[in-house]
Amino acid sequence: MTVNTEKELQGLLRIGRIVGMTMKTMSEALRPGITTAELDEIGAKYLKQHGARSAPILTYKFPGTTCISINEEAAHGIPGKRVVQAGDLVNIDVSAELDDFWADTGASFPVPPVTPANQRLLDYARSALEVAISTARSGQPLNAIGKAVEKHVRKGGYKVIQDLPGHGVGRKLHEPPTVPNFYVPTIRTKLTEGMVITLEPFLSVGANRVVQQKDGWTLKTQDGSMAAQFEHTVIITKGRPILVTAVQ
Ligand code: M1C
Ligand code: CO
Ligand code: CO
Repeated sequence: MTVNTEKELQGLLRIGRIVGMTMKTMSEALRPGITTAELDEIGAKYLKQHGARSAPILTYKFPGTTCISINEEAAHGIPGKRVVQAGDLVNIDVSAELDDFWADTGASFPVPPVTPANQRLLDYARSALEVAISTARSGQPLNAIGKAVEKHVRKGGYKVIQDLPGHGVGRKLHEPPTVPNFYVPTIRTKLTEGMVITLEPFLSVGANRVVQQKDGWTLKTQDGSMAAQFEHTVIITKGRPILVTAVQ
């Protein structure tokens, strides 16, 4: 969507704060021994308390309120009986709807002890999102985002997972435009003021592709290497975008 009115801005910021706080609440409960279903339940409870509804359930009948993906699982992991282990890299992705406004956020968290290799991947994934944020402003071509992110990720020796792009969001979970995290020269779209998109570069240590598992959802890196992602819903402005899902 494109935000045109104060009412739209307030509606979006409201659900953005709720998904951001859901993510924070879940991350604070992350520890060895907790199952991904228990973690998901904490998120479900927070969303419900604030009147919000799970976007994955509403949109895709996803078998969980949030997506929880561990280690070589890049995205769309189904919460279940899996027990979080010391040393795991856990990605939590929360998206939800309130009053017809939709927001989407994600982050990868280390469960201590964190290896230097995992810490460096996390640092690069976080800085890749920052590169996307600082590139995304009105007047810029949309493909400038992918160009800048890809350059940064390559410098670190990592891969952009090409089949996991950002997207428009706001009135649905997934709206046009697609926001690739690598350079696509044929894209002619320009970023305009008020445009609502997600920035969510996925990095991997090895493969630039993911493979869907037999459960019909979980996306693992093709070579089984570690993946990490950080995601915000943002509103494009003349300067730094408004981070709809950021909470302090
Ligand atoms: C797969 C491209 C990447 N919130 C999730 C997402 C994932 N995007 O959009 O950030 C979608 C969750 C749907 C089950
Ligand atoms: Co997401
Ligand atoms: Co998304």
